[in-house]
Amino acid sequence: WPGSHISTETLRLVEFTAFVERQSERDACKQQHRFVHIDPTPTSEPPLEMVDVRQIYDKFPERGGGLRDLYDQGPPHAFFLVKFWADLSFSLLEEEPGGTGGAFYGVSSRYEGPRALTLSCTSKVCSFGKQVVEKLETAEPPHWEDGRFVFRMQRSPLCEYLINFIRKLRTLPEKPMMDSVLENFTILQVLRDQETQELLLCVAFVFEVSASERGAQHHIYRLGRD
Ligand code: G9O
Repeated sequence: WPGSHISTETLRLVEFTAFVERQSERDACKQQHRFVHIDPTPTSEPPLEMVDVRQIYDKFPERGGGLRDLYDQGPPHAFFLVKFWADLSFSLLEEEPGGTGGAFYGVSSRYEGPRALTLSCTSKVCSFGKQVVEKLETAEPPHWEDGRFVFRMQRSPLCEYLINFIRKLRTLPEKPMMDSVLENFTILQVLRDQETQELLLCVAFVFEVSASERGAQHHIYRLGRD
């Protein structure tokens, strides 16, 4: 795969979406709003720029399985950084104060690769560089499709911490205030072959809020160290 994707020779991230969904009372259909989204990208994109991993060490736990330890163990070409501009403006889904209002908050992701393996994903949600939530998930058994194995983690429920975080963030009156809260909020995802524990991908997420008329955006970087 060319160097414009979150990928190694063993695994590629194809699609990633964090969303909120709510049944509309009027027309019995589901309304979905995407906070962040990574699309299947065309292969014609330019190669990824590199960010020095040391610049973001302090945004994640460093030792005891944190980013510095993980990077030391490698392989270094499996490390990526995604800056998301999250879309938090979802007026079509009116929330009721004091509850999730029947809304479903979830994450769906899709990966592909040449090997049939059991894919596990650890997500660490961090505040001020300290882990506040850790979640371990296993992808559905892979399907062979068009010459490669496809791995899915569909509609995984967001934890209460993240739901409350998003709800509180939305109460702030201005984008600069939301962005200053988000400076200290990060997520680290590590994908491994469950049987061998080989690290296949490590993706660090950092956030800002999107200017409302632009929708969710993202930029992907490789992480490196000289
Ligand atoms: C500004 C906030 C946007 C929130 C985006 C959330 C991205 C979710 C990344 C996956 C986290 C999985 C961990 C988890 O669900 N814990 O429950």
